[in-house]
Amino acid sequence: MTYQLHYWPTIQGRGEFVRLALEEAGAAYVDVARGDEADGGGEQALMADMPEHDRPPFAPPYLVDGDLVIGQTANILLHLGLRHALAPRDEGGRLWVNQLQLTIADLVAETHDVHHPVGMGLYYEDQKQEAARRAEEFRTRRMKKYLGWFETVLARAQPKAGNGGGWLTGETLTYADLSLFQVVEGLRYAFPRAMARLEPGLGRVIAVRDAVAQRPNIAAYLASDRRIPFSTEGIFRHYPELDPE
Ligand SMILES: N[C@@H](CCC(=O)N[C@@H](CS)C(=O)NCC(=O)O)C(=O)O
Repeated sequence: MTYQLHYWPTIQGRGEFVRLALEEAGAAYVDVARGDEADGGGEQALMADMPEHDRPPFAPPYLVDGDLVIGQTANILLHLGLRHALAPRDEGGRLWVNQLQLTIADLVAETHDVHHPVGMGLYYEDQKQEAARRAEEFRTRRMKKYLGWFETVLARAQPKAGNGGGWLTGETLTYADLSLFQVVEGLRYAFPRAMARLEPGLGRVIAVRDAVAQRPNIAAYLASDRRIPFSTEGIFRHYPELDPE
């Protein structure tokens, strides 16, 4: 079965959390909107497809798996986690990994709102003053609170896991570890100075980032042209004025 991933074709965005899980799993998938318009790809297809489903997703990313059309990044990952052994099978473990992912979703939304604090329909250039205020709080409080929480989660998981541990749930990699990798990469791109200040206190989080980058399937993906570069079109955007000394 080949999955269809529907997401904006030119940015990593929220679709990247799904791409990383599909790549780690070695799953067969088509990144539909990145295909040629003549073959049903392109942004037009992404928009046009949505209303046709009985259970229409509100916004990309969404995943088509046979008869299932699944929206919401964390929901897609919940599905892929079970299918590809990227999540625990027991209920408590599944809920915990979903909780980790939903917290990442909150962080992603706040990261987006730094450059769009007033409205999604406005350009960044039209909300720069508000963005500067929002960025100050994000850099000095929110990044630290979120990443510090993941550091604590890792500190509590590792003693139980023994020597093989190091992942958010202990011994076994889950999709939440892949997403934590993406968060570190994104924040390093968007806020390099703020991250350089925080990283000395985030040894475990950075170790997860490094371990994910070394997974063979992920390393191959990152080196491929399937990995879209960060840019000021995506969620993690680098505007130097939002990340001062
Ligand atoms: N909570 C959703 C958010 C989805 C979302 O905001 N998607 C963006 C792209 S990253 C979009 O295209 N939104 C269009 C809109 O909200 O109108 C998720 O995590 O998947």
